[in-house]
Order: sequence, then C-alpha cells, then structure tokens
Amino acid sequence: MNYFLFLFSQLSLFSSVLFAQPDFTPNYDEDKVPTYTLPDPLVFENDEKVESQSGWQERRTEILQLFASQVYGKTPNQSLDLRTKILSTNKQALDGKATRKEVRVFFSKRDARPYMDILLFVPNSANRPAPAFLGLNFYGNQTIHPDPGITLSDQWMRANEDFGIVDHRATEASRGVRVSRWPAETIIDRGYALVTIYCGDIDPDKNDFLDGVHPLFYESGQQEPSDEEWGTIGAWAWGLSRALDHLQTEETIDSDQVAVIGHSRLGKASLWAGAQDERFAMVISNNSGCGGAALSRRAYGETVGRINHNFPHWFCNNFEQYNKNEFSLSVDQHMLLSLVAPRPLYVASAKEDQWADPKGEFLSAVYATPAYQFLGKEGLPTTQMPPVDEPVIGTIGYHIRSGGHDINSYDWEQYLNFADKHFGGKRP
Ligand code: GTR
Repeated sequence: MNYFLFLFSQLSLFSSVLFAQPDFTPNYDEDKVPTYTLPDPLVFENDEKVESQSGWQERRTEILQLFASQVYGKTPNQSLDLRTKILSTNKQALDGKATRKEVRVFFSKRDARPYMDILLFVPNSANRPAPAFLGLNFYGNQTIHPDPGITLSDQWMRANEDFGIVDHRATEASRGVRVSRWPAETIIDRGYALVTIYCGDIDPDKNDFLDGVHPLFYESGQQEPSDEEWGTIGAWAWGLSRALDHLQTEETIDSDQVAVIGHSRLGKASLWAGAQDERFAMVISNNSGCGGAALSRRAYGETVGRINHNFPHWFCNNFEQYNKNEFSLSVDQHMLLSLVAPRPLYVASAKEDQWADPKGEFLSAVYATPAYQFLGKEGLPTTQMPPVDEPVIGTIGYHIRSGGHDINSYDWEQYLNFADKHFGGKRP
C-alpha cells in the first residue's frame, strides 16, 4: 500500500475510535419497542411482597433510595438557614384581582447568589388561604406575565433571541414572552395562587457544578457532585421544597394544598420533588418524557443514553450505567409515580410530542396504579389509552392533548378541574 494511503487509513481509524458519536438514533416504531418486564412497586428488592401499610413505607424508602443513588442523585439532607427579603408587593396586580409579591430567598449568610426569587400572585377575593400551583420557569419570572413590576432576572440563562434573551441575559424584550404557558388571570379567577421561580436561580441549566446551589454542600476541595450525588434536576427539586418551606410562612396561602407542576425538564423536577417531599398535596407532570413520567425500558423517542449524552448534568453520574442498558435498572419511571401515592397525580402528554413517548407516559400511570390501589385509592381508572383531548380522571389523571410539546391553556384547564376535584373546589 502506498505509504500515504496507509497513513491516512490509520489516521481515520484512529479518529473514528476517538471521536465516534454514539448512535442514539431514536426509535418511533411501536413494533421495535423491546419486550420488557417492569419491576413491581409492591415487591421489595429481596423479592418479598409488600403486605401492610408499614411495609409500603419501607418499600417507599427503598424505591426513593434507588432513584436517589441511580437516577437523580442523592439530595443533601443538611438543612440550610434560609433568609428572606421581600422585593416587592403590589396589592392591585392583574387589574386589582391579585396581590403580586416577590420574595428573595438567600441560601447562605451572604446577600449574594445563590438565591431564588419567588414570584407570587395571590387572589384578592379569597376569604381564606388560597390553594396554590408552584412551578419553575425556563427564562425568568418576568417572562410569565407582562406586568412591568416583576423583577427582570439578571441570572445566566440559555440563549434565546426570540424570547429576548441576549448573551445569556434577559432583556426588557423578554417580559411576558411565556404568557401562553402561565394563564395567571385564569388561575386567579379560579381561586388559586400562582407561584413560580426561575429554575436557573437554583441551578443554571448547564454542565457546570461550580454555580447554583451544589457548591453550598461540597466537602472542602470538592468541585462537582460524586457519582451518586444530585445533578441539576435534583437541585431544582430541592429548590421547589425550599419554596414550599417559604409558602408555609405565607398566611394567604394554604400550604396543605400546594400542587407542584412542571413542563418537560421542569416536569421531571416536579415529579422528583413530589416523590421526595410528601408535603406537596398534588403533583403535575406536563410532557416530562424521558427521566420524567415515560417508561425508560420502552426506549421510544428520547432514551436514557441520549438524555445523558445531551444533558450530562441533569442526572447523577451513576445513571450513565444504564445508557442502552435500561433493563439493568432496578426501577422504572412508574415507580417514581407510585411514590406520589396516595396523593393526586396528573400526567399529561401531547400527540405530536413523540420525543417524550406519550404511550410510555400513559403506561407509567397505569403501572403506578397498583400502589394507589394498595393504599385504598383509585389510581388511573383505565388501562386503555384515551382518545386525544379526552382526559381520564381518578386519583391519577391523564390526558393526551392535540398539538406539540408545550403547556397551554387546555392543559391548565384540566389541572384546574383536577385541583377543584381533589382540593374540594376551594373558591373565594
Ligand atoms: C429536550 C429534552 C427533553 C425535554 C425538553 C425540554 O431537549 O430532550 O428531555 O426536557 O428538552 O425541557 O423542553
């Protein structure tokens, strides 16, 4: 062989080994979904069956520990001294319908980041503490409503010029750009408070563990979480619990009736928050997909391998062992849903959001139902995927909406109805 040709072939062999992109081509063919058996939420790792309420509590702890060490990473259990400062209050917000309040929660003794700004809209007409929806947002509190009194976030965020995020910072042009995802007026009219926080206040959504709240818990010299410590989703879930700590001090909010809600990656966080923290009275997952409500073993649309490749910071490092190896997991996502039992849980998909595997999200709710039934609750009242835009409502609610990956007024309408049903139709 010509010497140069030989050299070239060796070089290309070397570079294909070195720079090989793993093949994570998504499968959208139902016939190619592998045959799988799921672990049973009601059977311990040692194959003993759960036979009693206390047995369920033990199994619950076991499942939580598996998700913590293998999927999301362990949440630190040290508590921090949180300090709060009221940034603004306006009793005449939303044309006088609501009181808007912004509370800054500092996570350290310094008046510096990391801190999170909690934005609250509370109905003025309520004659008792209001039930609330609490959820994280993607691009800052100022995006959820055009109200000019909302503090413009100055935290790092993912670039998005369409939304007025320039050089990773929010500009005035970002005010109200996400209003379609947060129907504040409707929520207030229905008698609920709306509470939101920019997720990047807790941990910016990038593969960097020197920002956000992780460093607050490091051992000296530590630069990043160890293999079984929390990633970014774990931090977001922790932040939601810290927000609930604060809501317990707000007299206008009924902290026993707080629904934790999230869309997509933030739906993964709301599920993990609701699974760990039983003070959340309701849990809502909107199009949360892989690592959220969807069954990992179906490997349909986004897979464990693909998500770990694209977002290495979301889960713990241990989760990478399950790339293209979902069958070795001792858990699957129906067990995350079972951790919400007996509390009301809503899982929503969208028809065109095949990346999030609507069928896998639905089946997860079906397979979480035995845990609900064991605790004397109905769970999801069907095993058949319902038609598009026809919600099925039990202790678990489910719908598949027409349209794509989003959270919109149709979704919120169902969550408000679900909250009316389970929170006793609390209205002003
Ligand atoms: C996608 C990701 C999904 C989902 C989504 C989102 O890129 O693959 O798992 O989290 O982002 O958060 O909108």
